[in-house]
Amino acid sequence: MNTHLEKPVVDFRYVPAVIAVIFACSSCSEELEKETTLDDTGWAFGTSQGTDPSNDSETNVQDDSDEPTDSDTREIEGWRLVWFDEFDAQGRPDPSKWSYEQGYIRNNEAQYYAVDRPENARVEGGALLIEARKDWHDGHEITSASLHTKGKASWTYGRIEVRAKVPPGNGTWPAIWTLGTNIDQVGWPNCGEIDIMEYVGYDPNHFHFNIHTDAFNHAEGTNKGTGWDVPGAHEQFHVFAIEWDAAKIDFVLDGERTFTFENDGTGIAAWPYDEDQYLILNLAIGGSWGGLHGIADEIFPARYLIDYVRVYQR
Ligand SMILES: [Ca+2]
Repeated sequence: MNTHLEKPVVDFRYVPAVIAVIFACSSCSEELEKETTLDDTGWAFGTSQGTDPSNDSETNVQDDSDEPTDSDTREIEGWRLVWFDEFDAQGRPDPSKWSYEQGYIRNNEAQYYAVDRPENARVEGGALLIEARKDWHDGHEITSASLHTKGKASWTYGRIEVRAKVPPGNGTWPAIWTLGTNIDQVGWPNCGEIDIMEYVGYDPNHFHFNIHTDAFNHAEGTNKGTGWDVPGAHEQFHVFAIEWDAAKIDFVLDGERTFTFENDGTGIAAWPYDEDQYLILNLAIGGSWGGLHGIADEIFPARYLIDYVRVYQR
């Protein structure tokens, strides 16, 4: 039942205006585990700036999931877990693992990416919640968040696995993806990009998996990838993974391989994937792909849930 789809024309050019802000965290992880952590940055849930997660059963992973996600399920034969975030510590996303993009970054998207703002990114109910809001914060009509590991964690080869639930509706564009850590030196697409998952809410029954390199990229209509039929894709959590080695990248959805990009041996223009890539989790709104059918008011607040990120190597 799976159909290979053409991705619509997207001007997916990376705009090198990323401002990764590493905030100084005054609270330690133990404090984050308390339900009512207080600090001076608006992270006190239940205050006027925060949201009280105890009133929000919608974002409880256990309520929404098909299966428990306790740590016993993390072991995979033949792989060694080298990095993870289970998003168990309520409150601020772990600043030792995550940084933020800030501002309007790429693809003519409508959202302003806010930094360290609990309304847009927080851990609650066992998941990272990235929430896009139409709240006119600081003069920005639509706010959201984009978290990444640049400068904190990156990997060459391995299995990157993310369990997530995407938000539906016209305008949403959540993604799980990677970029080469050398992007500041060589630019995009030379650094390589791996789209472990993309979803556009106006096309609710498909997930998309793609790679972009100098030789194969969207700007020239030569990117490699696939769209995959998943009826009701947004209604439950799914597990998205890549298994990446020197010869190929396999894309795996809920345990099923959907697409393989093979190293054709012609060099770095086709295969820049012998160097480190870092991970990005973001919820875009509108833009050159997500906005093709407009942005519906009723999508707000749009809630993108990430239950965990696990990175394995051989
Ligand atoms: Ca979790």
